Amino acid sequence: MAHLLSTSYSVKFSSGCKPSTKPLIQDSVVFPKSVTFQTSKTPFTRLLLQAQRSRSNCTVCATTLSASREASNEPSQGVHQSSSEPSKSKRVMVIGGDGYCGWATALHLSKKGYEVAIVDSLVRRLFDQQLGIDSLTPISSIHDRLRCWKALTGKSIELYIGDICDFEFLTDAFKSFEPEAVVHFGEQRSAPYSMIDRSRAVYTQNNNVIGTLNVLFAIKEFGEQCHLVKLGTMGEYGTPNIDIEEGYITITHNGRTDTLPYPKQASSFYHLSKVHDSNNIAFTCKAWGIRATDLNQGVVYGVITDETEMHEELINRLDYDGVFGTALNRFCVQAAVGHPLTVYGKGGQTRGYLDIRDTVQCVEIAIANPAQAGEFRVFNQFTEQFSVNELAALVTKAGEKLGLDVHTTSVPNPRVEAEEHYYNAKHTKLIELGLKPHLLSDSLLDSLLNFAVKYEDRVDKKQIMPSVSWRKIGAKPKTVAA
Ligand code: NAD
Ligand code: USQ
Repeated sequence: MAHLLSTSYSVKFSSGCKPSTKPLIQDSVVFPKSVTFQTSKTPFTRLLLQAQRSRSNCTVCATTLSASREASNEPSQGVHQSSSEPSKSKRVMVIGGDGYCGWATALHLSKKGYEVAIVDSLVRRLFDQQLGIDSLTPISSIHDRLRCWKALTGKSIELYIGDICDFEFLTDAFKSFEPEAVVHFGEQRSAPYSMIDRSRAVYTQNNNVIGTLNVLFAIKEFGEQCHLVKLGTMGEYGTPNIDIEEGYITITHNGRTDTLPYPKQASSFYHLSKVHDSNNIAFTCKAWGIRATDLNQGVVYGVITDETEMHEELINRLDYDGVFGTALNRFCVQAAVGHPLTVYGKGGQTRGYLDIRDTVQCVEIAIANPAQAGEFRVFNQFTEQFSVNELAALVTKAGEKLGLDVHTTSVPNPRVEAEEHYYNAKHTKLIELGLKPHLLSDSLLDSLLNFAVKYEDRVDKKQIMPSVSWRKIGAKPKTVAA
């Protein structure tokens, strides 16, 4: 990946020593206890070492920041618990807790009384630096975020900075925190990123598949009862010409009947990494009795949750660029800055979507109602399905109400995907467990559009058009930054 790092950049991951540029809410309790540098040759460290070799000034402080533990914390033995009030304090490790879904979830669980530890390598912040992209919203460092949370709520969130592909690091984090549930968001999650070139395809599958395998081994070795809540994706199923079930389908073939994993037809190296993860998790549930829930999540939209809107320093990231930005979030930002909405191809591509407030709710429900030992449970985690054309029409209508002049452009599809197809995916299991969906509404679109208008000065319009082609992917390292 040296090519990626050959452009001039400087990354400094602070270990909490950097003064905040915003009014800092001082917290006298949470300070880094120890600073360790990860030296193993995981893909992430290789990436960093290459960064250092390639003349850049890259300082990484891998920090284990462990807040004081409550004496009352006992392992939970309950199985079916209410989603709103955990009867006992539960220790939840949120891997990828500095990212879009993970940050919102970590705060939500902390607010609800769970003891939370974030595990994150911060590699996502590095991708942004490498690609020359940025969140629409100005996000604070993870240390400032956590200090602010502690100051506002009195609640500590433990922090382990490192790469889960490094099993020694993960082992230390597991032994130190002793999670009863692990929510695993910590993957390279962009389909376009995985299709830039060979090195990103390899990185994506290595990072995601090995990281998940390590989590499975850590559970087996150090926390047999620990419930794995793994973020999968609806894209694992592809777009078959039959209804999509939740994980399994009962088939009668030549007079015999069986219930089998639903067929997977993923359409990017990223989406395929999730299929490989699912297979590995299913196998270890059978072989080792691991309890796991695979949340096949649809495309997430929105930026505000009850917790992240408590303070500017808690603001979540919102990606709008052509690599990490996702459909509805992108369309809202495009409408706000007068860029035509970028519908790829015919626009009939239909997917499941959900509000980020429902992401955090679904994860909480999954944790409160764990899978049984040996059970590989699959939930389809989305609330509504839309075609890209339908999303563009909704954003156009909402934008016009706010006085924005919104147009749509048909962009030659950079992906290989069906542009007109049947799509009917089941999503009842989380509703049965108590999910109360926030359906896409005019008021949500208004608030997302207003949010985008508020930060429009931060939009780099050069990053909006897609720059990664599924067909043109090659072995030669490619630079995609503008
Ligand atoms: P994100 O990129 O914002 O966050 C992912 C986080 O994981 C980052 O903070 C990153 O630094 C961390 N990470 C990556 N690899 C790691 C590693 N090896 N060790 C430690 N940390 C690592 O992504 P997101 O949008 O929050 O997505 C989170 C999860 O949800 C992903 O698994 C993704 O596939 C899934 N998902 C996301 C969406 C969506 O619309 N955003 C939809 C469906 C599923
Ligand atoms: N699309 C457009 N215009 C755009 C952006 C996207 O037409 O400007 C289309 C894409 O071609 C695709 C659909 O919208 O058909 C969804 O694309 P996306 O970029 O919003 O989402 P996707 O690449 O599928 O990935 C996102 C997350 C990923 C997650 C997935 C859920 O990045 O982590 O797994 O959503 S799902 O789509 O259900 O697989």
